[in-house]
Amino acid sequence: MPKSKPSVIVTRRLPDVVETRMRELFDARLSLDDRPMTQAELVEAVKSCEVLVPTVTDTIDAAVISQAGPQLRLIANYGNGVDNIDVQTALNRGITVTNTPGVLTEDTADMTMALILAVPRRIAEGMAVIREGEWNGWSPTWMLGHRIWGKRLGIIGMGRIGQAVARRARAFGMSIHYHNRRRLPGSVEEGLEATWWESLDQMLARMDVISIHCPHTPATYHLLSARRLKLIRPEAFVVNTARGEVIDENALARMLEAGELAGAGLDVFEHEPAVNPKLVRSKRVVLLPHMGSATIESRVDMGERVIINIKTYQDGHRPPDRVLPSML
Ligand code: 8YV
Repeated sequence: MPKSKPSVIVTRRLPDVVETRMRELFDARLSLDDRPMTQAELVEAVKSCEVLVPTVTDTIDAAVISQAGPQLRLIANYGNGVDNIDVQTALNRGITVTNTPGVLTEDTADMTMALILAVPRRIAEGMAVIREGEWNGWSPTWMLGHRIWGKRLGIIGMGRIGQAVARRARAFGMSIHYHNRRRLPGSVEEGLEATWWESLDQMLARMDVISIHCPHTPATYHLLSARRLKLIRPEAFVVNTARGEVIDENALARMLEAGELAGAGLDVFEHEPAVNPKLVRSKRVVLLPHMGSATIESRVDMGERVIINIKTYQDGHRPPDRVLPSML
């Protein structure tokens, strides 16, 4: 990439401070209307820019990448998950892919903890009763939920966010269990007081709350399949702030409707922004519109990571957050 200002196309509106900095540093084409780009517009973008900055709402698949012009050198994703990008195809064409890890860990873990509390304690239901003017006063047996203290939390995917959730859940008196491709070093397990389960199936059958923190990859697509969801105890809750595709959403919705699971807290969905109508109708769920990293602090920090990745690459160095297919 030449040392002059690189041409950068950003697909969505970013916080003002990030856009201002991008305008200073790059020949930046920013989104004026914050509308997700169509596939045709993405193709147009990769034909003209040196750096593309997409988000989770852009599908940068092989069809888009194969039409990229030779000037496209870097896809600097604004986000941690890169399941919206065909990383292997990009690499095959010599295009570097980066993401924004680390900066949204604590906020996503907070939102997870909020859901772990909100669903068993029926927070959204309580709020709805007041909002609809239906509260007739306190009763000893009304609106009873379930205690969190002393319950077993099963974390699927014990990376940065999974561990940040474990730290919070310990403080709420939960015992920590996890399933991960690789077992954590003993010192980390000890620090988190976490028990590793080699078998996901066995862990699922014994937990009170299941929380998903693995990336969406071909290997984790429908990891919580209809078969595995049936292994979960009917008194248990499922929380997902990772990616909707990791759960068979139809099967989950059917089971919640049939009372075969106690509840779910979902921040992500299989076909965003569409949400299964059975979930929307269910009283057993708390649903959020993909807000895990939605704090001004996270979104500014994500922008700064994107800028660092572009600058480093432009200066001829390996960007700090390079994503390789072997990491997925
Ligand atoms: C982001 C996320 O908001 O970073 C991720 O992987 O899921 C979200 O927190 C989104 O990806 C931004 O593109």
